[in-house]
Amino acid sequence: MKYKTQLTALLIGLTSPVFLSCQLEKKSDSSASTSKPAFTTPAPTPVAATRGQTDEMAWISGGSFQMGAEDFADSQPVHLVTVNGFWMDEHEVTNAQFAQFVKTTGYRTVAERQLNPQDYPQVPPNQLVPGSAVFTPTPQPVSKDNPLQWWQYVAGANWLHPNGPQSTIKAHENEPVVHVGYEDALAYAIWAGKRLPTEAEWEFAAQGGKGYRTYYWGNELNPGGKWMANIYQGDFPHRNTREDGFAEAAPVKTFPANPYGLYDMDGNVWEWCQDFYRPDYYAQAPGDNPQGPSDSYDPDEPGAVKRVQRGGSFLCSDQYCIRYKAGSRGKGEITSGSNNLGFRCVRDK
Ligand SMILES: [Ca+2]
Ligand SMILES: [Ca+2]
Repeated sequence: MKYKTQLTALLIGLTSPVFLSCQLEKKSDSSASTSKPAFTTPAPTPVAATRGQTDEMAWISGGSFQMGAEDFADSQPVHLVTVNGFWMDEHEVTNAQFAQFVKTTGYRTVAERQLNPQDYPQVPPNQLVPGSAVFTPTPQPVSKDNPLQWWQYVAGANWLHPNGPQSTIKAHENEPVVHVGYEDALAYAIWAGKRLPTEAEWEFAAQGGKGYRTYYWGNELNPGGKWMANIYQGDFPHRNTREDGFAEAAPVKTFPANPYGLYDMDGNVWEWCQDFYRPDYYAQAPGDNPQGPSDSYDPDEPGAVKRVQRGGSFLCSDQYCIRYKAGSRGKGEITSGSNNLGFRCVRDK
């Protein structure tokens, strides 16, 4: 039996060393042990498939690039990777798009479903109510060691109610859908005749043909005083000065596109990739269209099944979560959504 460690932590207030993709950057990341148990997850049942379209997608010609970053232990070694051409959504999947999927299929997301007590043996049954993790600014400065100070498990939070039952996506249709688990993202992709990007495809697309730069948009944080992505300004987690205009998710296409015509590859919301997460994968990854390792292992939470997430979110800054920087990798337990996590899709020719 696997424990849903991240949600368990939220539900009973445990101090979890890692929570979601946003984490305090350590001086040196742990390296993986290959002796630890491996976890895999079964493929989900496809939802009613539709004929795929390439509306609002950009054609990304394949090619070779240097993948990874020297600044992050799990993004090393930087290595040569080749990807075939593919179509990629210009922007993160929006609430309006996800609503169409749900309207057509009746799909219910993980955050809307009843929780199985067997997955949460440490949590009193009366606390097992559907919900999701919502970022909640603290009233004053706090130590950044414990993410549970600003992440709350909110009953009734889901993609329709991003900040809890009283909130709505009405008038936010053009913002990215959030609170999606991996299987939710995959179900949408299958319905749309698409798939989720590999981590290599995602990074190749994010570089926009420009090679490695500190940020996917360039080497300067805010060139000419202009913010190039929806990230976090101010003092995390209590005071967001929203110099870029947004304290939470912004409507897609608000910030400049990259050279391939892709928006919000940096920031706004994290994006699921198909690859399982292992910190040691790059040392053994094939150079030709890598698909990720065959299992998942995170030394910080060995019991959790994790997939890669990319690009950072509106909560990223150099104060706390610096994994909006180019080449860096995020990771997330596959059933754990949050209000800063979404996705986009790709499709083959
Ligand atoms: Ca912002
Ligand atoms: Ca994004």
